[in-house]
Amino acid sequence: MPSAEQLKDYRERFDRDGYVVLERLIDPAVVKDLIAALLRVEAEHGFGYAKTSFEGFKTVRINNLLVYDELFWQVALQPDILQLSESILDPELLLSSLCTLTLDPGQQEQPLHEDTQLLPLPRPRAPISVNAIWALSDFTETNGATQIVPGSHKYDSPPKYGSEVKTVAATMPAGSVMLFDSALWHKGGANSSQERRYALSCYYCAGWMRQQENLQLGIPREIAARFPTRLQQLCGYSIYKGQFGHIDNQDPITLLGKERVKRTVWEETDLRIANKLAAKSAQ
Ligand SMILES: O=C(O)CCC(=O)C(=O)O
Repeated sequence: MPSAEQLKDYRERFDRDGYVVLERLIDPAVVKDLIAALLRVEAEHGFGYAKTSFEGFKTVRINNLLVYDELFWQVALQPDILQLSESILDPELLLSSLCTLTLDPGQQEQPLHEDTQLLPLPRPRAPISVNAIWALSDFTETNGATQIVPGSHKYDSPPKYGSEVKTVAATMPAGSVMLFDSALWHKGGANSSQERRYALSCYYCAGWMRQQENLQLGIPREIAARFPTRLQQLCGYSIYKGQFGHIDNQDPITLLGKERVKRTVWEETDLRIANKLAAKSAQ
């Protein structure tokens, strides 16, 4: 867990620059295990390159990653990143997507973009989603380190998709995680090295926002039932502010065989009124 002081420092850098790098956050043994797990999943399921220029013709993106190996569960739950994201977005944030970003040699630069540019919302604005890029390889100038435009989260427009703008390579040692405001202008770099660039994208959004991946339908219920409660909530088995996402007035976590975690806002209101009346009549 980050100390309050550390969290404040991360937060200041994030607010100022639109991103913050937590260097060598992840234990090298965990990095090694994550690479082994994603290679196993890639081979077992025969995942190949993505089919669009945005996703990368020499990039392996394994989506819906939580279904394949328990090791990936701890990615979404990583305490430093989760706590920082909660402080930026919302304690009731959701996991928006979790995927691999394996760039093979020869992968060209991705088109410049920001991740929320299709949403009909004014800019600049408070962050509504954040992306944690986990560097499982050293990120270098040559192997495709994510390219960013520091401070661009404060610009009043998104980039023209694919435009040529001066960017900075977010170089960092393996085991580091870069958390950025998804309004930051960025793109995956070109991999002109001879090695694969291994990375994960763990993307969170505010609890009121639609997730990029439909995790409630995409993750088989028997797998979601084995998740820790917090991960179930992150995947959408939760009621935002006690109002949004209920099923027939029930917390959807009950579908996974758990006791409800949250009452609806309407029940809470009546409980508050009843408690007040009880306190008054006891006087
Ligand atoms: O691969 C990367 O470094 C960044 C990928 C990215 O920005 C995206 O797919 O939206």
